[in-house]
Amino acid sequence: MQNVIVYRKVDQRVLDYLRTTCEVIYFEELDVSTYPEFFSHLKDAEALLGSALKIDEEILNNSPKLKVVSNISVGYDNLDLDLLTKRNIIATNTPSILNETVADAVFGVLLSAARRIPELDAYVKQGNWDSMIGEELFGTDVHGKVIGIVGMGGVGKAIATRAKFGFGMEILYHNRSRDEEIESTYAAQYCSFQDLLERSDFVCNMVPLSEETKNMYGAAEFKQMKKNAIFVNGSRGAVVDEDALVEALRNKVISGAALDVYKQEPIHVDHPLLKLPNVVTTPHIGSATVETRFKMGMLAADSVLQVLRGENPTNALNILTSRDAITNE
Ligand code: 8YV
Repeated sequence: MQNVIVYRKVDQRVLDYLRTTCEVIYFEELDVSTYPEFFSHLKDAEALLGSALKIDEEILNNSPKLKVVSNISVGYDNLDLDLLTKRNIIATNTPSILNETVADAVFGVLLSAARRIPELDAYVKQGNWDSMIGEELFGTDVHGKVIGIVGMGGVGKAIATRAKFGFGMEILYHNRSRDEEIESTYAAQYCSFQDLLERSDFVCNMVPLSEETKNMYGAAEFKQMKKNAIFVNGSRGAVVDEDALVEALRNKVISGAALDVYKQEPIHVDHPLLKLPNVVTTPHIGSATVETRFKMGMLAADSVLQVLRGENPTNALNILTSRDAITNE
């Protein structure tokens, strides 16, 4: 039986599915205590299935039989595609099936920040609601406002659907290229990054992390935003200079932030971002629903099985030069 290492919490049904044809070594948590054991199993592994773990040279040097790294996420900033390709290892991800779920979560934090829901929830539960609330606790409207979506991929479009058809918002977008279909579907306007920052009430970031996008939101970018702007991040934390974001929020350069992702995850409880009242946070829950995580796990497992059968997987991120390369023979 071919050997697969799974290294994140996955639905039992995903493990059962893999176990019908593979030997599965499962690490529900991968941390300092389990890492040595994980490492010791690499020598037999033909597939790695998980997410977030940086697949570096050290891992690859210890994995002589490896044919596929199947990422249970759409983002793949933890993978060095050039390195994997050089080693004849296929990389795959789980695009599309999480679009609607991530968009729900992004809209959830956006609404929470605009209407101050977590703060007001605490206000009620702490027994502070003794008369009609005053203006100091009022939020800001979402409907009819301008949302700027940076990164109009599958999730960006699902956010645009909610914004346009659910909330009657005006949509600006910035992407690597213009797309007329986006413009006609959402009556969206293509903008330069700077223009979008200047004109949006909600700046919603969905760009993947890469060398080009690292720290793309810094002091200058926050300064360009409106004073009443709320910054929303649903892709990767490292696209933001978090020190600059803290400063911008402290000094009321922008009005608030709604964050699902952070440079360092889990974010440390003492991080200054967590001390600010105008920040709403969630612990990277974009795709974290029972239904979607199950689908992602199954899709990632299918990619593993496809490669182990010598087929080209549907969601390959890199192309090897020949079938021999794919089967590693
Ligand atoms: C995952 C994500 O939950 O798909 C992505 O890129 O950010 C989320 O869907 C994330 O990879 C957590 O492991």
